[in-house]
Amino acid sequence: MALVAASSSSRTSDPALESIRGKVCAGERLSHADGLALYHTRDLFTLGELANHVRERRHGRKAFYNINRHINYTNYCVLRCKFCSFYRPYVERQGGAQDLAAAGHAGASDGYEYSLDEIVAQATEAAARGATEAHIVGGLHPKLPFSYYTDMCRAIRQACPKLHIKAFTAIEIIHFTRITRPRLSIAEVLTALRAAGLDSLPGGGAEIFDDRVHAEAFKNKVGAEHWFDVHRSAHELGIPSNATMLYGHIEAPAERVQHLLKLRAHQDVSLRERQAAFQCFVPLSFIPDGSELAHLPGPTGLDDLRTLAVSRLLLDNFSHIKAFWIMQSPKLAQVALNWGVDDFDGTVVWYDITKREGLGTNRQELTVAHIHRLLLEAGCAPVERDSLYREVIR
Ligand code: V47
Repeated sequence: MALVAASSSSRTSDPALESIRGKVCAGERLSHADGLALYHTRDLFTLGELANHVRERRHGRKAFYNINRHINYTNYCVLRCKFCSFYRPYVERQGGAQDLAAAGHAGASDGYEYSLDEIVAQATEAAARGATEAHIVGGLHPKLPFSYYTDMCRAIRQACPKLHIKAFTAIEIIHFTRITRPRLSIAEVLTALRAAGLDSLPGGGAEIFDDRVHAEAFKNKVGAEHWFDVHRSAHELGIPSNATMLYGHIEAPAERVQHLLKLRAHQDVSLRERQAAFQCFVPLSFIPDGSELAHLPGPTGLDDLRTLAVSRLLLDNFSHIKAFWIMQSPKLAQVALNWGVDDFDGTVVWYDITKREGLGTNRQELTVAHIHRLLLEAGCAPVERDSLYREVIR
């Protein structure tokens, strides 16, 4: 799609967007002030048009999706992040139901952890149904040894040699460095996991890279520095990864822009000097239901669209912007395909980390036929991709 530089028909009602339009047309990098202007503009059509222009410059009308399976191996977690409705405090099994209730958490009795056999069975079933990727993350379990995670990768690799294992957020990797004796470094943990079958890292756990937000919403979680340490180390070792931002809770637009610019700076160095880099950026729309921040309204549809579009415009060194339909909803993720988004994530099937009220099930699946319908109706050419964004020919 040609983007008209500044004809009368394309003139924006917001003068701040004129210089941004010029930069976008020229392929110039946008600044923090530009990011804020995009966040505050009332001219949402121009914002969407600019983001779509960048999306089409990179990908034409292709829209990517994959056939994947999310496996959340445990919801026990030593952290108590306020935005999270997934975690359960760990209680020893022999305590029985009464002791579980005594843990003081309404849902304590629905804590779970999967055995390796259960995980391999899920991965095997997914591969048999055509999945090319297992996306595996869980809580920070206080008891499971590091061998549980390496054995998990090894067992999946053995049972499903072709399945890409995208597993463990940066927070889990830091947790593994703390439970090993003697303690392993981040690079040693990643090397051991890769030797066992790990292929890439998902982008979770980033939340918002800001000390104020960190202190208020997830203070016991490791901060931005550690998150970047893990992704730096992964990229140095040649392990690709993704990046996320959890938006729409207590953070301000300036903190979102700052978050995006920190990712952009990291990506500059990875692309220039390291063996791997971020593959895609995944803005995660905060779902308040069931969390300690349930009194907050969460982002609106326009905030979702705005955030996806601003991400596309600021992250000029990221190939892909993903709308994770579980969080933005399939309907809004579909609209976002014309607002800068080129990746729809995948079939997912089971998802435990967020559940919307009234839809309190972890069965959350879109069929390939449904994804195709959404993508085609948005004027896109659906492309099934593998985890490295190579086209899958069946
Ligand atoms: O790390 C937790 C976030 C993440 C909530 O890399 C919440 O391709 C919204 O990272 N509302 C897990 N978000 C999901 C994730 C992800 C998803 C899809 C694709 C990829 C990828 C990564 O979800 C967590 C946390 O940041 N989260 N609670 C919530 N209430």
